[in-house]
Amino acid sequence: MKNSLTEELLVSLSADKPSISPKFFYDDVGSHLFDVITLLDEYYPTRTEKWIMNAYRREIADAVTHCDILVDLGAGNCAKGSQLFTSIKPKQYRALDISKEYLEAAVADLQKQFPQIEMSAHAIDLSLPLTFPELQALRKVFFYPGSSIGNFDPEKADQFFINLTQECYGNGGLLIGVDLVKDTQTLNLAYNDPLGVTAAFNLNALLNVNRLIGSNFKLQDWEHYAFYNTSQSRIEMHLRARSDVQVTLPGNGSQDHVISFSAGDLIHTENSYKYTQEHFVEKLGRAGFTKIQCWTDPNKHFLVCFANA
Ligand code: AVJ
Repeated sequence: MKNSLTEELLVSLSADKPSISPKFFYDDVGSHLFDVITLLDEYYPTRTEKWIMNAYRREIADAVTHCDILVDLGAGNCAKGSQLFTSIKPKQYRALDISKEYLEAAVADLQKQFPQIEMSAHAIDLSLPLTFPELQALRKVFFYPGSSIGNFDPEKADQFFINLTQECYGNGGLLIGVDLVKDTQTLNLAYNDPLGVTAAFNLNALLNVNRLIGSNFKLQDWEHYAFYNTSQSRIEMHLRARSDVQVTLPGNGSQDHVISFSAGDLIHTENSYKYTQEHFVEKLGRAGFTKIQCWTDPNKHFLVCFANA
């Protein structure tokens, strides 16, 4: 495991545009820091999506019609998925996420509260094609909240949607949340909170990488840098070198790798794409979804859609 991660990070950090994948945000500390981010006044997406899901729970349940299995594609602590149990009444709940351990505890707890729903937890890498042939005969609702789709580059998002339309086998749909384009100030504040929690979340990726591969990033050498790239319609998060710095990635039995950065150099850690409702609905339609129904909040900050396939 360590070897392949070292290889992956050596390639991404040595590239012309150095980067660390956003998956490295989510060690135990990073997962808890993200939970804190969702409580910040400046970070509106989580609470706005929750408002929409509550305000339109009846309309969403009517759009779904009925659900044999709810497939939670980024389940995390299953808090969002479980909010759907009383409205769409799934017979089964399949929770998917990167770390199975974190999931299993949450699902075990939920199973006690909802014994009538057959539950299971599975590790999944969403960067790989999904396949659920065993679910073909069931009416499936794929759930992908939180604007996690924003982490995908637009072309990868298209592939993800096409894959899901195929896995619906004409009997299911996708319930998805996405952050909408809005004024730059609101967007920048959501990723540059004055308390510095997002900065800690970003910097913590370096500590996680050090732990995973034995590198020697020092937090004091780097600073959080996030901005809204208007032309690309995305928030970009980076770590910026405060001065000239060298980082060592241990070789596996071979020579250690030393990577040099100059003051001001950037390591890209995340894109968070923002869509207009028109563009997002058109994107879902182009992937093969039909009968796309959407709901938003009074400020049109966030969008929830149910798309049939
Ligand atoms: C969990 C990927 C949707 O992009 O807004 C929050 C992660 N990054 N603050 C997002 C995040 C910085 C979040 N997603």
